[in-house]
Amino acid sequence: MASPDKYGGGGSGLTAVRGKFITFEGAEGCGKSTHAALLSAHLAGQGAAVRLIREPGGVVISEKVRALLLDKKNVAMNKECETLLYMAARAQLVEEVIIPELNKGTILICDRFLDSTLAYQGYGCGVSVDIIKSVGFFATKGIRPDLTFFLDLDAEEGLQRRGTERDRIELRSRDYHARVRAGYHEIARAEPERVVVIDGRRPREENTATICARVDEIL
Ligand code: Z5A
Repeated sequence: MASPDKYGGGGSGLTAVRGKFITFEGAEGCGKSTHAALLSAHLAGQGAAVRLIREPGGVVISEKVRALLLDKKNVAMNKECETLLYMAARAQLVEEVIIPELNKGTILICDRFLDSTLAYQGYGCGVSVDIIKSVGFFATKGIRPDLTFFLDLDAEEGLQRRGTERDRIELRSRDYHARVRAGYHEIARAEPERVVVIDGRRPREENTATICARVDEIL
């Protein structure tokens, strides 16, 4: 629940628990964006107020940070800088979109959120998970997703689906991406009530049905 009380985010600016916050996570090409858009269309079809956003990005400042983060030329960027830039982009999105939309009662669907930093920078790059959690609390004002779908797919398979273009993170080694995937499983094991693991190799229609049914349940 995107509740300031439950997550200790008393200073979040959330006035009441009205909207729902649903996130999609997983390796590149796993189908997150596809399923986030399909879920959004499903809910809009039921007459719900729904908004789809992505991370890093979603608002002007965060899109500028995204360009820095994914630029292949930024080979010198260290893991601390990378972690803080993802958090900076997130902080702006939380302030400009997530809090106001949740306060309006919107169902907010976000393609990636804090779990991505835990998986990629924490489990993948070796940044302390505890530090990511505490900086993450600062950046998100304690706001957490009500429900998260982790689309589980081998990174190699996901990259093949995506074609030949690679950004700075996608260019990392196979071992790196394996650590990221293992990190997502660790997150899912720790919070089974929030994180739903979906087999990304299953046919799209089957996964859409599972995702929509689960969301209909929580609404
Ligand atoms: N990153 C990070 O390190 N730390 C952070 O805190 C955050 C992010 C927030 C953002 O890249 C990069 O930043 C990302 C993690 C890192 N990089 N990596 N590596 P992005 O936003 O440009 O891209 P992405 O989020 O990694 O992935 P994507 O390109 O958006 O792909 P996707 O959303 O997972 O997949 P898709 O576009 O929905 O589907 C890919 C294709 O597969 C598409 O053509 C589908 O039609 C097709 N396909 C085939 N079979 C299926 C099934 N069964 N289901 C769904 N789709 C299917």
